Amino acid sequence: MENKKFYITTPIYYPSDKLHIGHTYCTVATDTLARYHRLRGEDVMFLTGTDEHGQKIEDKAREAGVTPKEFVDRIVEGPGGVLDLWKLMNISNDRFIRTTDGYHVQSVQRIFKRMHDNGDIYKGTYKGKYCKPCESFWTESQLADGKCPDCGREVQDAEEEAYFFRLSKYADRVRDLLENTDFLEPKSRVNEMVKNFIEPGLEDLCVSRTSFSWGVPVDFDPGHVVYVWVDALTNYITALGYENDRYDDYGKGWWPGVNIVGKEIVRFHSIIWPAILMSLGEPLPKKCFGHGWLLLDGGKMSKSKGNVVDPYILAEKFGVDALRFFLMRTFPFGSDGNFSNELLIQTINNDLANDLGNLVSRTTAMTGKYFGGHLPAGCGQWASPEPWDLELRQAAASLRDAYEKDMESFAPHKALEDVFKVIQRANKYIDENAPWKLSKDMEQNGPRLAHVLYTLLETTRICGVLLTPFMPDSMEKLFAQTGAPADARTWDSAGRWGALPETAAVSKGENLFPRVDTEKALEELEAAAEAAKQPAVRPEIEIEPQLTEKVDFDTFCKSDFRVVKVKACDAVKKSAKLLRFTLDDGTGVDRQILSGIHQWYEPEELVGKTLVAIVNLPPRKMMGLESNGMLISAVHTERGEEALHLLMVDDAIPAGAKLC
Ligand code: ME8
Repeated sequence: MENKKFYITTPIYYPSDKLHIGHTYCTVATDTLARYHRLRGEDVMFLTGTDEHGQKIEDKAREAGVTPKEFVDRIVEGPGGVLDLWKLMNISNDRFIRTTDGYHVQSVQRIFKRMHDNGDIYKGTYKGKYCKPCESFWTESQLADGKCPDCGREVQDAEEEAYFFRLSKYADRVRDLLENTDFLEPKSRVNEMVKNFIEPGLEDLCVSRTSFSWGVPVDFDPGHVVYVWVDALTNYITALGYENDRYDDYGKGWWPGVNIVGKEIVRFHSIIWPAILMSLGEPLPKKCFGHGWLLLDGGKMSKSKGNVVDPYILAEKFGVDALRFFLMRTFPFGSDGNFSNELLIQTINNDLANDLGNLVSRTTAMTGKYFGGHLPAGCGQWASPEPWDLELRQAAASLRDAYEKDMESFAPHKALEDVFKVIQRANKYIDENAPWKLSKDMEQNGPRLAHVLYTLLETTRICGVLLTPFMPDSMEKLFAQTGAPADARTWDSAGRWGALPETAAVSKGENLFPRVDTEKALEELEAAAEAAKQPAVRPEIEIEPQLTEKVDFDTFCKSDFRVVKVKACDAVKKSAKLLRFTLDDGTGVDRQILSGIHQWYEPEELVGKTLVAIVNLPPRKMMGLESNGMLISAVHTERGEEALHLLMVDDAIPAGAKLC
């Protein structure tokens, strides 16, 4: 029989900055759930990735003096980037999608076209309040004190030709999904969605933009790029092969899957995403789970506030598993939690060093000391058990059921609480039996001591199996020390007392979780955070490396560069960057070109100048105006700032002269 299929996803992250501990929290949680389902023997597909389009990335790339693709490549694939971080954190994703991947772009274009053809996407004019950092449009009523309700920053008036998705059409069906099914969890988020977004009336959603170009082009309307959500949300199905040839897993039992997301994007995942799927006639997600935020000093972490916590520093200092464990143990999944280094160290010392670490090292050390690492056959049985034997055994044997209930209800913190209650009970059991006293008369008490140690090893094994999704590497080590063979590490064996062979080879190995010296560690962390804040020393002038890929001569000759003269130049209304040029290109008909260079030039200083333009690019719409070509500039970076100079040539050269 085929194993049950289970598909789980994280949000796809914006690679506009390096990821921080908040993103790590979200990914580790999803990884833990994916590993839990694998442990149960399910066939798991775990997807994560990056959401690489949009104006913010385009702007950041310009600031950095690189192309948007080069910019995201660095953050995703470069040293210390997203892929490196997930490798470090032992994230077991099966796929990684980048929204700039060709197959995804192809799918998004097809999806957009299908929704346009079925009448759910139509053309209109967008007027609204736009929050640039969040890339979100808001209505007046949604603003909080006139500012973006998500990030609290200033919003701007925006108006442009755009395509819209008929979200309003799906309001009733989405409401029904939210209110009458278990789709959205925690339940508290349902009310929030209905009250804040559905009841005030769902408005149609802007799904294309013309004022920036870093996005999936709308192939039937040049100048428009797909705007955020149709591009981003559909990753969950394009990564399975929906509307593309790259994968062939859509319709094969993975979808519908489980979307794990942070609370601020629950709105998009529980309203817009189901509505898009309704429009496409595809099955709705099985679940959307909205987790809380990790806060720092009560506020959200953000690069711009300069208060992000670097997971690399923490993982290096305390170990990947300790960090993974801390994130899952400390903060109830679904609620916000306050991160602090003190709390991290306290959790490591209490739970990992004192409770689990001590249990393992005491049990294995005593098995080594009193029995040379092998308990005698028959030690699993004891004819007249003490009440504490029965109590511990009962607690360990019933642990898997409680744990399962918690994991199934997306409460990994509770599952850990259950496991640690048993670990604490086991430590108490050591004291109740005082093995060091029993060892004084091995002839008389040897069998009882062996039984006590077997009970401890078996309890440790069961806890170890259930902790595997949280701390995979450390549990491997724990099994090696306690002698648990492969068939005693399975989900099935975690529900069965006695799966550990009585004579298993036990050896005390390295200390799994060393105690942390709090004061020293805090000082070191502070120093590391300070060092990370220092800006890297930048060279004064940086120029982009030359391209190594060759372009063939015929292709080069297809670009038509001409000398042009500026007849008029003005700033485009409501745009901080765009200048509109009216140019004499020698044809006798004025040519209009828009160029995002206001940062470097005032329009009046350019009138009369002789410039160079490429004149055979397809027309492009920006802020509702058409641009026919591009002015050529020279760019470099000066002390980290992008510098730009329009290419100006001798005024004696006539307009229209061809460059070759
Ligand atoms: O939202 N605590 O990307 P993103 C907990 N590209 N979670 C946090 C967090 C924190 N301090 N900071 C961020 C996006 N996150 C979109 C998603 S999905 C189709 C598109 C979480 O990089 C955040 O809640 O801004 C979100 O779930 C995820 O990181 C990605 O955030």
